[in-house]
Amino acid sequence: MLEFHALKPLYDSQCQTRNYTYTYGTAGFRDHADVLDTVMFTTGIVAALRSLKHNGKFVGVMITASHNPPQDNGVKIIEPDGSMLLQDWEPIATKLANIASNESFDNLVNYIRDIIQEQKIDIHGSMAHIAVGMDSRESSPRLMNCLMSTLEPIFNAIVINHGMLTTPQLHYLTSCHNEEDIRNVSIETYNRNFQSTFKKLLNIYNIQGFNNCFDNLIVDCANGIGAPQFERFSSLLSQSSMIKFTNDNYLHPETLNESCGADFVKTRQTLPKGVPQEFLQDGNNNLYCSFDGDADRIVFYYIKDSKFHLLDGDKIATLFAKFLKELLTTAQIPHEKIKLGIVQTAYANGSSTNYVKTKLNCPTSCTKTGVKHLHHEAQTAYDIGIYFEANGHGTILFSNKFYQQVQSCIDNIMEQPNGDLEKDERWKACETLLLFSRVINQTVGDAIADLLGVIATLLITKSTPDQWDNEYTDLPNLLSKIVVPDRNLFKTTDQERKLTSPPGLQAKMDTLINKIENGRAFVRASGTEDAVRIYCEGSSINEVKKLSQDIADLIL
Ligand code: 16G
Ligand code: ZN
Repeated sequence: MLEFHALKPLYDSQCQTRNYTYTYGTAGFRDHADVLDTVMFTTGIVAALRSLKHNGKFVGVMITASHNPPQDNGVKIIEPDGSMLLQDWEPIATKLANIASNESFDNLVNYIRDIIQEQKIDIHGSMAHIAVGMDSRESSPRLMNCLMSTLEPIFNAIVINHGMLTTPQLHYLTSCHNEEDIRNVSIETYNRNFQSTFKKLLNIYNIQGFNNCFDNLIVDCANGIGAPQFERFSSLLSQSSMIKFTNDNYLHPETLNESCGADFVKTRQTLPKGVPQEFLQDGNNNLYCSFDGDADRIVFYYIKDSKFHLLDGDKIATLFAKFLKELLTTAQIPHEKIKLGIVQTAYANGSSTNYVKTKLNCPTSCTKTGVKHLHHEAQTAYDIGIYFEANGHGTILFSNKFYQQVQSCIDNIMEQPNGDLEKDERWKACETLLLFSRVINQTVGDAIADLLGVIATLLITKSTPDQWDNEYTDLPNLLSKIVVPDRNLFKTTDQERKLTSPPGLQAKMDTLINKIENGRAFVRASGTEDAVRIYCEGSSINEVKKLSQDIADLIL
């Protein structure tokens, strides 16, 4: 039974922000932290209702604004299986927040009753179960109070507060809560599972240290929560002194994402601040990576001949695809049995798509920007669905068919006579496939898990960062943004690759694009900022810059 009579005093005390418009966007609600009290209050209610809709299964709620500046914050809801909130519920979350901020208390209660009725939620059945967590921002504890204020008093919900952790850790733990006894699930579950699988994987190949693939691994933690969480992993590699942290100052949240982190490195194509000089000497063979503020994104880079080289999401996807494809070949599992494919967005460099199609002979899909779109395609189209946005957000999904096929391959190998070298290699490949699938966080893109996956791949295949990079060369490209009076006028089709509005603009762009070698460009309205983004690529950077300017001139 819901205690609605107790809601009014909570609403009066928690919802200070009035006459404000909120939107549950690509990555949940995100805004300046000062205006988020009301939306946190209503998001708690939505999460409880979502859990009741799932007959009391655990739903997660994460307070974070990812790579946004320190003064921002945000919140997103996680489904019981660890995936992102079902899209049908995004407008519900938006509407409830806007009613709380702009309408009367009675309207708020009426809309909650409407949701219960329309969604056929049984409020007399199971209790709601919620797992909550937050990143390291200064505003997070205050917003956590707003979020939790209704859960126990109104919904009588069981709440597990995981405190400060990364977004993908909470996604993972939410799914674990629905599989195991809740007393057994904590951050240690995450650490134990990923660490032990990673160790077992490297043990198959007797790998110690970095196997001469690189000297040091330098991890830029964006001064966020990824720092203390990944520190627990650094002793994994027996010579852990080779792992160095920079920007690990998470106890100073005012430095979060400040001139560092995945977004900074990817957009500026340069080193983050704070990399110690000793690692920048010429001749050093170091691998660098940057997490974003909540450690669900990662990009890699290295320095060669004093030049910065970026290994972004496209490079991570192709590294994984090549490795997994070779394992399938060694295991003698044909494509018909396990379909491996890569999911990208329009931002993927044309060279990467070309490499996947022509060199790796793997199918590719293109979806709209936003993880939920890529995730869905990877899940439905492939048995090994590798998805990455160029910005470093991605993971790999392994289907039930994948596990059945690998297991039946192992069973088949066991029937062969002992002492057969080919048999050993096939068995090793199958074991590697199974363990690798568990080093990856299949609920969502995860900087820590992706880092373990990349290290394992490089060490097992004995590849240096340079060799990884040299599989294909990115086409020169440029991403820029411009502010227009109304970005909603910019409507797209074909997975955001073509504009349908404003009328005539795409045709004019096509004329410009066709003039340059390997030209490709698209324009789309940002889902997170009040701006329009222009992406251009082509064979020469000067032509790309000119194309980008010419398109901007068409728009302005
Ligand atoms: C959000 C998305 C990210 C996407 C970005 C695009 C999630 C969890 N995050 O941050 O995947 O790349 O938006 O931003 O889906 P834009 O629409 O402003 O270009
Ligand atoms: Zn993030």
